[in-house]
Amino acid sequence: MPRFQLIPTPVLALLAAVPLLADPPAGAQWKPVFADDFQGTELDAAKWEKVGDGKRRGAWWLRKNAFLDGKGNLVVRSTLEDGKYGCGGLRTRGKFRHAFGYYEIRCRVPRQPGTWAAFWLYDAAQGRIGNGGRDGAEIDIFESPWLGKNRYNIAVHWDGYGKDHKSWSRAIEAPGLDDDFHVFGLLWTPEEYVFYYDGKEVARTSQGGVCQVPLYIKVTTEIGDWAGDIKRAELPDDFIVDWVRVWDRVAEPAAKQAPAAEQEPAAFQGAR
Ligand SMILES: [Ca+2]
Repeated sequence: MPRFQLIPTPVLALLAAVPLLADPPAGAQWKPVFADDFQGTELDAAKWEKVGDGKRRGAWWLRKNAFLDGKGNLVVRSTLEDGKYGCGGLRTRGKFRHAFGYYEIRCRVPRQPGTWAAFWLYDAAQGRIGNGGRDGAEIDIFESPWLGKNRYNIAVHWDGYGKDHKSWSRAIEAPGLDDDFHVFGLLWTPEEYVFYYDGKEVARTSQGGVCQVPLYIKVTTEIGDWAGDIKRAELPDDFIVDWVRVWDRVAEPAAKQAPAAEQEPAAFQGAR
C-alpha cells in the first residue's frame, strides 16, 4: 500500500474506462443480458462449451487449449504437440442465442504468425439459401490475421459457404492492435450492423439484409495461411480474453421522469 494514494482505486477504474467512448444511439438505455469476466479456474458450463476435439482447417480445435488462467482471463492457446498444431475456443451453442443488441469483447490478440483470433456470431441458419442474410448469417466482429499491421478484419457471411455464399468485409485500421488489450464491439439492430474498436465506430453495413434470427457467440483461434506461416511461429502462443458482454437496448420508458438506472456498455459509458 503506497503512503500516498493520490487517486482512489474506483476512480482509476473509471479513468480506465474513459478511452472507451462512443456516441450512443440517442436516448438509449442498456441492460446486460450475457456476461462473463472469466473469474476463477472453472469455465462456466452454463454459458459456454469448448470447441473440439476435431479437425479445423489444417489443424485441430482442442478442448484443452481453452482454459481460465485464474487471473480473470480466458486463454485460448495455439500449440504444436506431437507434430499436431492445435488451437481452440468457446461457443454458447445450446446455451445462449440472441438477436440484436450490443456485443463486446476485451482481449489481446495472438502474437505469432499462422494463428489468429476471432469473436463472431453464428448459427446453422447461416446456411439457409435465399432471403439474403435475413434468415441467418455469420457476423465476424473481429478477426486478427494480419500480425504487425495494426489492422483487423470484420465480415458478414450468408447463404452458406458453397456456390451461393456471399459476404461483405472490411479491413479496419487499428492503432496498437498487437500491443495490448482492446475492446471490439458490434451494435446489431434490425436495420444494420455497426462495428466498434475501443469504443469508436469503425464501420456500418446492412449488406445481405440484416439477420433477423438469433445467433450464438464464438470466441476462437484458428490456424491457417491467412495469418502467415505457422511453421514460423514460436508456440505456444495465447489469445487472452478479459471479458465478453452482451447488452440489450431497453425499450424507451413511457415517462421521462422514471429513468432506468441501468449500466451502459463500456463503449457508451461517459458519452452523455
Ligand atoms: Ca439466407
